[in-house]
Amino acid sequence: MMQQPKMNEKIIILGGDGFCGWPTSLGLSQAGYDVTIIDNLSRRKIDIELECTSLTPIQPINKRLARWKEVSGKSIDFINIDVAQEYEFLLKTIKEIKPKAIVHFAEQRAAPYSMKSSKHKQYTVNNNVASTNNILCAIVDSELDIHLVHLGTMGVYGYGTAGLAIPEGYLPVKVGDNENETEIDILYPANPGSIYHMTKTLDALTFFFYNKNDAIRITDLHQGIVWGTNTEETRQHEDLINRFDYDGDYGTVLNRFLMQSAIGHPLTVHGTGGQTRAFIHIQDTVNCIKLAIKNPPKLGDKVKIFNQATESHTLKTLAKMIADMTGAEIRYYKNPRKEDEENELIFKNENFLALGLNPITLETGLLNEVIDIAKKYQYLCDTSKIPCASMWGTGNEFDAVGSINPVSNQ
Ligand code: NAD
Ligand code: USQ
Repeated sequence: MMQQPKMNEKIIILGGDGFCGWPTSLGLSQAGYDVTIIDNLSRRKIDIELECTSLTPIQPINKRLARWKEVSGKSIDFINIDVAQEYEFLLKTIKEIKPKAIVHFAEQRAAPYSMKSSKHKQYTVNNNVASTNNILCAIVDSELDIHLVHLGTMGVYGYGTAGLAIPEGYLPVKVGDNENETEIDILYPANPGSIYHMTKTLDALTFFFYNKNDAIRITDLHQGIVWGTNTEETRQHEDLINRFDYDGDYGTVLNRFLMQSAIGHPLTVHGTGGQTRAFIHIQDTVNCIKLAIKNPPKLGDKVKIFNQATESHTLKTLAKMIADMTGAEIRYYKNPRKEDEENELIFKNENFLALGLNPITLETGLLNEVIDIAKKYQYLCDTSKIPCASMWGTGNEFDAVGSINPVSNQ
């Protein structure tokens, strides 16, 4: 049983209108925290730019919050601030609220979107780097002791194992010659695979600096690919439903495969499907953030880094699993990204398990829940938005190079 927060413990959720931020805001509100969402609604504006919407009919933020109040009796405040650009407003708000913790989701998070053009590269770097720096500056200027919990990514490590399980943030290395050898902890070497992932590696260095210079308490959560849609709280009313991205820029692989199987579209595997990635269910995202808030680093501790992922799979294994469940066709496409055809990904995640996380895995039946949601809202799907049109280099095309009928493939 998780301990209840003290009365009136305040939490600010930056990016609380987004896919991870919305269910986290509700989860923390339900747990008894006094939650304020700060969001500039940029993700909703990107929907307009891309001429695509969430597969699920998400409601405007104020309607969401009014429904939450009606369903739960609890209030969540919303303030529209661009964290990357409205520093004084951000600082004033933090000083007024005096939160115990700030959870930072407010970044442009899609790798394909970050690689679309020079404009998108610039936007992603300017938005993400400035957001993270502004939050840290504001915590320093507020002179309050605030714990910052940031959502980073497993992708900072580059998905390779180099013969060892990827540690949680720090790699012990021996330096010096034989006589004067000592062991030091360094940040695990960064190896970003997109402009978006690069901003997350820059975030990690920024945290390192502010922690060293200003003794800010920081937890950086290196999260895997999030799958699923609903959580205990978002299931309570249709107006609370979480967003479901399925398009070629924002849709992530497992939710895309599940949605594709629901509407009878071939599963769009890039390359050989030998890429191994780490995954976590959206309910576990919420549970991990609750645990991170409950277990802050002590003043003077270095940045706490957790791998926030519960299992890893190759994409072809995922495609086969879904094809076996649903009879979907698996189709292999030229990979629009620059990534290894195959990689092994072994990582440690003992920190959250030790704090009591009981992971939801792909076997729990929730795959079917996602398929049911996708079937229910398939009328909102624009199939022309499914192909991944964003290229990492020039000369690639989103062409099918092979197709496998799962029935004849068993
Ligand atoms: P999302 O795009 O759905 O949500 C991000 C939210 O932040 C949006 O509501 C957006 O409007 C807001 N935002 C962005 N820039 C802002 C700014 N300058 N000022 C104020 N608000 C701003 O993304 P998500 O999937 O919820 O991801 C949240 C975080 O979790 C990201 O940092 C991402 O890197 C990380 N993450 C996500 C996944 C995943 O699979 N979705 C996996 C690992 C890590
Ligand atoms: N892929 C396919 N078919 C598709 C879509 C993707 O084969 O239809 C492949 C990609 O080529 C890639 C893998 O699936 O090899 C993962 O792609 P993704 O879009 O699901 O995930 P990614 O770009 O890595 O980004 C997502 C989130 C990001 C988060 C990251 C966690 O958008 O915010 O940081 O997952 S991680 O992958 O662990 O770095």
